[in-house]
Amino acid sequence: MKLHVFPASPNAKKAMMVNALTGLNLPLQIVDIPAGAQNEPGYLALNPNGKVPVLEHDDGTTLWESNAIINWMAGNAKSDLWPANMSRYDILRWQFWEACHWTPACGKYISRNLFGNEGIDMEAAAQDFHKYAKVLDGHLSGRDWLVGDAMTTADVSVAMILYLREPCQYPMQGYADIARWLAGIEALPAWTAAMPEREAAE
Ligand SMILES: N[C@@H](CCC(=O)N[C@@H](CS)C(=O)NCC(=O)O)C(=O)O
Repeated sequence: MKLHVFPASPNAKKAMMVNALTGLNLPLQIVDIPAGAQNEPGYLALNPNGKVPVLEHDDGTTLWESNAIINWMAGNAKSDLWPANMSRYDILRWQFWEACHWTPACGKYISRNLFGNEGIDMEAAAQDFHKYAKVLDGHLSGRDWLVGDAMTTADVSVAMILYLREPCQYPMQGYADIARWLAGIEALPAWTAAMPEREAAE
C-alpha cells in the first residue's frame, strides 16, 4: 500500500497526518503537481480526477477523496480516530461540512493570496469565511474536539486547511475557541510529520 501525495496540498496533508497518528507509516509517492504529473495517463488511471491524495492498495485498486482515505486508514489501523460506533455519522457530518463549506470559504483566500487571483471578491470571501468560522468556533466552545471527547478524523479534516491561515491571511481574529483547538492539534508530532517542507526549509 502507498499514498500518492503532493506535500504542500492540505488534502494530502490530512492523509500524511493520519499516516503518522495511526502508525501505519505507509510509503509516500510524490506527485509533482506544479509539473502537471496529476494529469499524466498513469496517474489518471489511479484517480481520474487528477488530484491528490490517492491511497493505492497492494492489488492496484485505489481510493481517492481525502476524507474517505483517512477514515479508511484509521479503520484499518483500528484507531479511535474513526470509532466503531454511531459517532461516525457525526464525524462524516463535519467532513461533508469541511468539503462543501469550510474549504471552499478558505479557498477564496488561497486563490487570492497564494495564487494571486485578482478576480476574487474579497468582501464576499470575508462574509463566507465568517459565516462558517462562527459555526466552527461556536461548536468548539466548551469542547476540546469536534466529536466526542477525543480526537477523530473530523478534527484532521477540518483543521488541515488552517495550516495556510497566515500566508493566505484568513481573518482569524476573534475566534478564540478555534485558536485553542488548533493549538492543541498543531502541538502534536503528527502535525509536524505532515509538514515536511517546513523541516526542509529550516
Ligand atoms: N475533494 C478532494 C480534493 C483534492 C484536491 O483538490 N487536491 C488538490 C490539492 S489540495 C489537487 O490535487 N489539485 C491538483 C489539480 O487540481 O490539478 C479530496 O478531498 O481529496
